[in-house]
Amino acid sequence: AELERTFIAIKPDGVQRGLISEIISRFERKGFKLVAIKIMVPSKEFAQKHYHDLKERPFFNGLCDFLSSSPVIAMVWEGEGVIKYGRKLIGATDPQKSEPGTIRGDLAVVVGRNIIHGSDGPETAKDEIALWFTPSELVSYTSNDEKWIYG
Ligand code: YYY
Ligand code: MG
Repeated sequence: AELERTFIAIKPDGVQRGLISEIISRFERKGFKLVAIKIMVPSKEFAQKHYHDLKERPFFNGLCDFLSSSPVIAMVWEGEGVIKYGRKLIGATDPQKSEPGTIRGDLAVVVGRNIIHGSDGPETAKDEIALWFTPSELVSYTSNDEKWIYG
């Protein structure tokens, strides 16, 4: 299996609503591998770094206040195609437009409370993993299931 990695975060609303295990299980059951995880309350400055691409948008300040308001679960998931397919599992940004069967489609209602973040491409995945984790927090291991997931 290719060593592609993506950054996934359960936002404060997902944590407060008790959706941690529900969200993790969707990535886990798919066959992706968890290689880093922690719980933390990001500072507002940290949230601004994470969302720096959106700093000109009208919702930027509220978004950063929200991300830093309560604990977040930060994770790195690994697997073939995990960046692109992770976004598919997550669903469209606006839960009103996310398909049923996706995380946001099944579990969220409005764009400002869409419960989960996922890197949108290889470059952002690399940058976001480096922002949220030190290299030593990333674990490399072989899962016994891999030969059954990948053949
Ligand atoms: O990557 P994704 O989370 O699906 O959407 P982005 O366009 O990167 O926006 C990040 C974040 O900003 C989104 O998850 C909710 C919030 N947001 C918002 O509150 N209002 C919008 N019109 C667009 C995005
Ligand atoms: Mg995004």
